Amino acid sequence: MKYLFALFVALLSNSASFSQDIIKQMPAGFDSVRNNIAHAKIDSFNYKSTTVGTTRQSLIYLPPGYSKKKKYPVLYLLHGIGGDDKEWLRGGNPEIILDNLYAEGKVEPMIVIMPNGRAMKNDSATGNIFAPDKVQAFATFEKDLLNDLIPYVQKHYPVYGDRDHRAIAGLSMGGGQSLNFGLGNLDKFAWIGAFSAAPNTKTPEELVPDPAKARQDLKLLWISCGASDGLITFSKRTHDYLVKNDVPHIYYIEPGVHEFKVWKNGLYMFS
Ligand code: FER
Repeated sequence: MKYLFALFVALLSNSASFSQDIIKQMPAGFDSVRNNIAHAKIDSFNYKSTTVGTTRQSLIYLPPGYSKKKKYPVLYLLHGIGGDDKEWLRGGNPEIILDNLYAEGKVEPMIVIMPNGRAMKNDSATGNIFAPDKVQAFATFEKDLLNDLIPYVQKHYPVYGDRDHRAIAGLSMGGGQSLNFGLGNLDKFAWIGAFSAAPNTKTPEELVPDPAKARQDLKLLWISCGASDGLITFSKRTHDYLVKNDVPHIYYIEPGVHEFKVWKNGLYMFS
């Protein structure tokens, strides 16, 4: 009994002194194609955007075993300032990571929407990607997402319609968007993830004006960043506020800079 008590105290003091005592990383090679498992289908669709006044393209990941007769949760997965709807596929192998997770029984099959988060007529990542109108378009995407894209997806794909089955996550600018749009629309999203959130992230007070509501509504709030990322202050200040206001979340700092290694691991862990 004495020993049990000592063990208990040791465990307790250990967890109290380290906010993060286990570093978890996606296993090496997890982003490589496995041939002996079922694979997803990547497709694209076009939706009418009343917000932008154009028809916009989005990519969609349909999980292994996809059937229109089933119903799926849905993840909106957002790109960074230099990217577009294809950025995750180009650099992050999300379809491979997710296929491998399904094969190991570690995630529920879900539909993943990879849209272009730069809501403007010319939404390509060309020219000066930091131009004010392009940066503004990442904020305008909130309207496109809520009023155009989500309704389209709800109508054309077999997805659940409630907040408990809808997630939003992204890298950098997309991480900022996920925090801004997710926390700003808790009636729509219960799972929110930000990998290396960019300076477009609203202040913590704007993001979470009502900590009690966030506490009650969130299923998962995930904030991760590379320890050597120059943008880490935007994650850190959000985390500090959440701790101070007692809003449960995961704050996950791992070795790395502003890079896909961190974002892939973010997707793996968040999923
Ligand atoms: C900035 C630095 C970085 C900024 C945005 C970023 C809008 C975004 C980086 C990314 O998405 O990778 O000053 O301002």
